[in-house]
Amino acid sequence: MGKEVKVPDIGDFRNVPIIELLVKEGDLLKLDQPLITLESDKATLEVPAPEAGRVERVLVKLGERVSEGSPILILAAPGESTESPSPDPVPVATPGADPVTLPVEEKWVSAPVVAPPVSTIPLSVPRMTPAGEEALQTAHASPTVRRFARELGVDLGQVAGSGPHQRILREDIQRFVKAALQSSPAQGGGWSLGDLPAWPMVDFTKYGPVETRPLGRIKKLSGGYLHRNWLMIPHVTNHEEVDITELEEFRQDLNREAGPEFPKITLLTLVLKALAAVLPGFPEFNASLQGDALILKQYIHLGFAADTASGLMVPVVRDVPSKGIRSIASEVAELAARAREGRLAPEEMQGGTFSVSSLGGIGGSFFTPIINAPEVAILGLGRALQKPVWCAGTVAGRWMLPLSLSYDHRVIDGAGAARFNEALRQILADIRRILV
Ligand code: CAO
Repeated sequence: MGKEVKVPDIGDFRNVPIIELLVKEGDLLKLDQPLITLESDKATLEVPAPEAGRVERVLVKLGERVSEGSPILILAAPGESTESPSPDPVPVATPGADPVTLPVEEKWVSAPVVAPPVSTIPLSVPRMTPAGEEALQTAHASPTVRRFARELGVDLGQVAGSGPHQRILREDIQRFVKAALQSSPAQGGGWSLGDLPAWPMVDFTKYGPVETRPLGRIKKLSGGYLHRNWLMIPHVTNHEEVDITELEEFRQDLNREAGPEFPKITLLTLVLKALAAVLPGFPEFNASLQGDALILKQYIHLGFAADTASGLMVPVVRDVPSKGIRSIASEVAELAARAREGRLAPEEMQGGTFSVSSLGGIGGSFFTPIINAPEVAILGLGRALQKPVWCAGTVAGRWMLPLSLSYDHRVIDGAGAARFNEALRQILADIRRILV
């Protein structure tokens, strides 16, 4: 009769899914050989064999959820019979049974929660691709090694394992990265991103008290995308200050005329409407780069950045040219409210062709918005202020709106961006031009 191996003490975690089943019936196991990998929303854990033996029966399936004490398998001594010991249903945890003790270094290790991790080491190091992510999930490697591969953006599908049963070891990844760095010519005068010094790990408590706050799910997710976009898109930002004095009067009039049942029209709404008029004349701003081709979209769906307690979200207003100002205003208000309540569906943040990041309601003038790939441009709005401006032979107080247009320089030239800003300036200075 074999010995039942159970899930050991795994802290406060319950009902954790098995993401890897690393053994099968008949396998001869060594002490500490990994049996299953569990992944909670916070960490991954490998459960090792508590002793050597032969797997007589596997009692769990991939994807099944387990807690401390859940039976994993029946282990027989290496020479014992392979007969199934009992046709009984899988037993539940036996109170008082000895927990399997995990080696300290294999206890919970942190892993990305939402993780479609993205490559942050472009050019000279192999990049994580969707195929790489799939390989990462299925690779024969420990969670620590997979995490290491994730951090470096290594596609585990390309790495040969030198461990038992071709298991991929940390050294295999180091070898792979080293080879990739050596085989790729360094960019720009003998320097490559792989040459960067390691990130400083500082014990800040040496200098004063600190509080450690883990990043939330949205921050982790958006952080990866922002980092990728910042590293991989050659951004340039053109700044422009636009006289919106008449537009602001128009906005105030519209809000005064409308009853309380109408949504308030903010500058963002008017800018979205103005963009819908400008973009058809600048198709490369409403496009995406795919390989060597530019995909020019025949539709205009505008995203806007919404600041929420959990982090940045970009809901999308669809078919903006076909919508009136009040309808856009109510959609912006409704999407922003739902973003803040965490009730946006993923598809409401997809399909955007161009984005706006408005900090005007908060303050500040010019900034450098990061492009929301696969889009190729984003418009930042600062706070409009009344400023003295030389106008029609005299100095007058005019409302000036700061614009910051970031664009992908692979697709858009500086001259094109200046023309785009000029076209937008003309429309915002005189909204009647939308009719032309
Ligand atoms: N200049 C001057 N005032 C402005 C302005 C501007 N550019 N933009 C907005 N305002 C005013 C509004 O008109 C409103 O004033 P009134 O109450 O007097 O009409 C007030 O500021 C508040 O506006 P709002 O910010 O609530 O509404 P909005 O439609 O302009 O913006 C939203 C909505 C969701 C974009 C905004 O609330 C928000 O989240 N902004 C932050 C975006 C962000 O985080 N960007 C950075 C991304 S990168 O990290």
